Amino acid sequence: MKFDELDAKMRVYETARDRCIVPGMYIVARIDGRGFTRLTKELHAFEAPFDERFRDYMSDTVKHLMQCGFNIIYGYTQSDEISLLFHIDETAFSRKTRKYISILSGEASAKFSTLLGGVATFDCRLSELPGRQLVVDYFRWRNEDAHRNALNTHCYWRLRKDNYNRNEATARITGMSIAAKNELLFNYGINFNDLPDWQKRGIGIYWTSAQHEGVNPHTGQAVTVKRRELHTEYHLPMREAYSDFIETLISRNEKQNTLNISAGDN
Ligand SMILES: Nc1nc2c(ncn2[C@@H]2O[C@H](COP(=O)(O)OP(=O)(O)OP(=O)(O)O)[C@@H](O)[C@H]2O)c(=O)[nH]1
Ligand SMILES: [Mg+2]
Repeated sequence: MKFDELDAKMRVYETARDRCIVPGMYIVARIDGRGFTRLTKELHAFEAPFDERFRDYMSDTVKHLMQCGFNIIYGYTQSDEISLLFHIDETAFSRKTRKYISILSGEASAKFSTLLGGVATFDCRLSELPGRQLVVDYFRWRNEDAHRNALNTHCYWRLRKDNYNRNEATARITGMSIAAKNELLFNYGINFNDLPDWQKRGIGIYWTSAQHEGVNPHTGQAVTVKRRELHTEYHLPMREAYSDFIETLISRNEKQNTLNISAGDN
C-alpha cells in the first residue's frame, strides 16, 4: 500500500469521532491536580491547610495557560483547581474539544512540575455553556465552593493540630452547621472573617491594559506604549458582587472585540 493511501486510511480512525464546540457557546475549562492530597501531604512539604508557595505555583500556572495559544479572558484558581473562561469568539483548533483538553492538561502539568521540581499532573474537563448567565453561575459555584472548603479545611487542620487523628477530626466536623464551625475556630482564637481573602474566595486573573514609558528606537523620542498585562486579584468580591464582577468582565471583553473588529473593517 502506498504511504498516502495508508495515511488516509489510518487517519480516519483518529479523527472520525472528533467533536467541535458550536459557535456561540461559552467554553469553560476546569483543570484539577491529580492526586494532590498525596502530593501536598506526603510527597512534598506544603503547609496545611494553605501554603503561599503552593498558591503562587497555581497562579503562575494560570498565567502560563492564559498565554499558551488560546484567547482566555479570565482565569480563576482555588485549592488545586483552575477554571478558564474562553472568549466567546475563540476559534483556536477549530474548537475541537480533544485539543483543548489535551493541551491544557499537558501545559498545566508541565508548568506546575517545572515550578515544583517534581512530577505533578492535572486532568481537564470542559463545560459548554449556552448563555452568559450560566457562565456567571459557574464562577459563583467555584467561588462559593472555595468559601465552604476554606471553612472545612481550617476546622479540620486546627483539630489535627490539637492531636485529633484523621477520623476523629473528620467525625467532629461532619454534619456541623456553618455557625458551629465558625464557633469551633473562634474557640481556638481564630476569627474566620479575618483569614486572608485568597483562601476564602480564590484568586482571579485577568487582562488589563497598562501604559509604559519607552523610547522610540528610530527617533530616540520618549513614547507612551499601551501593553496588555495580567492582573492577579487576591481580594475577589463574594456572592452578588462576584456575579457582577464576572458579568462586567465578559461585557468588557465582548465590547472590546466588537471595537477591534469595526476598527479592522475601516
Ligand atoms: N497542604 C496543602 N494542601 C493543599 C493546598 N491547596 C490544596 N491542597 C490540597 O489539594 C487537595 C485537592 O483535593 P482534590 O482535588 O479533591 O483531591 P485530589 O487528591 O487532588 O484527587 P483528584 O483530584 O480526584 O485526583 C486537597 O487535599 C487539599 O488539601 C495547600 O495550600 N496546602
Ligand atoms: Mg485534585
